[in-house]
Amino acid sequence: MTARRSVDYSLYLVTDSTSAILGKKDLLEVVKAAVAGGVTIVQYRDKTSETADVVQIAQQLYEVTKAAGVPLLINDRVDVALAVGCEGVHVGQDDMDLKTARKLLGPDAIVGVTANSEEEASQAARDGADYLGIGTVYATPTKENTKSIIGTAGVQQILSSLAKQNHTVKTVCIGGINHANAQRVLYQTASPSKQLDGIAVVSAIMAASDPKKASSDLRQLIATPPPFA
Ligand code: TZP
Ligand code: MG
Repeated sequence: MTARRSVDYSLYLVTDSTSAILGKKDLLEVVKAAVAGGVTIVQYRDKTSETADVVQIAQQLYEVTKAAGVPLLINDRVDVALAVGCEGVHVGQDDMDLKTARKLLGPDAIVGVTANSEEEASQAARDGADYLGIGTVYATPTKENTKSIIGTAGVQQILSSLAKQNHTVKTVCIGGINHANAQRVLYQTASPSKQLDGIAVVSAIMAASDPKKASSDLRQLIATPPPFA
């Protein structure tokens, strides 16, 4: 596992291999374009392919991300991350527990955890998560069986609770984030002591007809505080 120092979480791409999102596009080509457009970290999330294919696809994705100096994480699958030697994993609350994942992957791996509440966020921070994927922010067809929709108010509440406990864990949020709401999500959830480190998106990039432009436009938005901030 490569070192996890100074990871840029600002534009976090989560992949989706289904035709509902990808259309006729090729996963690898979309990720190449997204990386060229400026995504700063990629999570390979694949709920449909067989394990042999997942390993092969992960290897191909890792060639792309490694060449660009962008970390690659694997959703759920510590075994796949180990097989490929990429930077880490993202685990949900029902996946392998964080401490076991950390033990298997080592101290330098990036291990991220999904958090839907203050309790889940504090626990994951205490257990040594590198970052939290906070959400679901807005309802999204990309993942229908999500736990509660927490909105920007819920994200803000989790951030201030983490700040109160002096947790320095990095944070991104996910769920229904797109070009129209990215600035609001980033800037309206911030408190003086803690703000999001980035936004995570699936369809805003994976379903875009021009994923490179979608990525560079999002980068631009992220870098620009809105007038109401
Ligand atoms: N976890 C919570 S919502 C979600 C995941 C993986 C999907 C987000 O997809 P989109 O298309 O960015 O709304
Ligand atoms: Mg999971």
